Amino acid sequence: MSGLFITFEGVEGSGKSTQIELLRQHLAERALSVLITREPGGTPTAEAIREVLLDPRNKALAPMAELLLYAAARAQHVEERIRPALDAGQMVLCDRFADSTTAYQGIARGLSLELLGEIHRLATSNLRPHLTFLLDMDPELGLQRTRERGRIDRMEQESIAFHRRVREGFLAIADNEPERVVVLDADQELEVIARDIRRHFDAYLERRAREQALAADTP
Ligand code: T5A
Repeated sequence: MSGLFITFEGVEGSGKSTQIELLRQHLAERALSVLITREPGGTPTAEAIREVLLDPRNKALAPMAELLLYAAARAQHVEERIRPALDAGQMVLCDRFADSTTAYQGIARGLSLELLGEIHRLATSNLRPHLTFLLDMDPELGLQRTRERGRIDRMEQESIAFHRRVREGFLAIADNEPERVVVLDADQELEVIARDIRRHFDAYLERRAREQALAADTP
């Protein structure tokens, strides 16, 4: 695998899709082509699973069924889109990935983190992002943004206490993996956040190039 896998995480409405599009524009200006994708989704089968997961009529979905559906969507997405792109040396920007499972199904729903890790290994052969941007904000503000769009999905209908646990979950992941996860204050102007993301992204690329040059020099 020689490509670059970058994920965007955060509570509902924290601006992930918006920032992915802004980074894509920045990369396009530098003639860098990227694959933009999202979870759950990214392939026809995984998008069909997404419909089930987000449909507010599926209120009775059991936590374990929910976890396995997210994992099934991810297994298909990784196999069909992400891994082939990375193997071809492409850059992949993904709206949510396994950290969302840890935060939502693990920390907020309370399913075993050990089990989640095992399922992740089975579903993806333990694929990990190189770099993750965590757009952190008060979930109440994020939910307010999504409500302004008019449609409320099954996950957005969860209590505010649930969404607070999700936020805490993401922050705990960032604390455990500061090398990979960059935490950004998502309650700022779009362009301020976008500039920060570009700065961290460029610094990461430089660090990676230095490491690769060093590895090439090492006999
Ligand atoms: N989930 C997902 C799990 O439980 N487990 C998993 O393993 C995975 C992968 C996915 C749901 O599934 C859950 C998490 C989710 O509940 P989704 O629709 O993809 O559902 O949900 P989100 O990823 O949260 O998508 P949203 O579109 O709701 O949020 P975004 O992408 O973070 O936000 P964005 O960019 O669409 O912006 C939302 C609104 O805010 C405005 C935008 O213009 C837009 O109107 N906005 C700003 N306004 C002011 N200031 C800023 N800085 C702004 N940035 C954006």
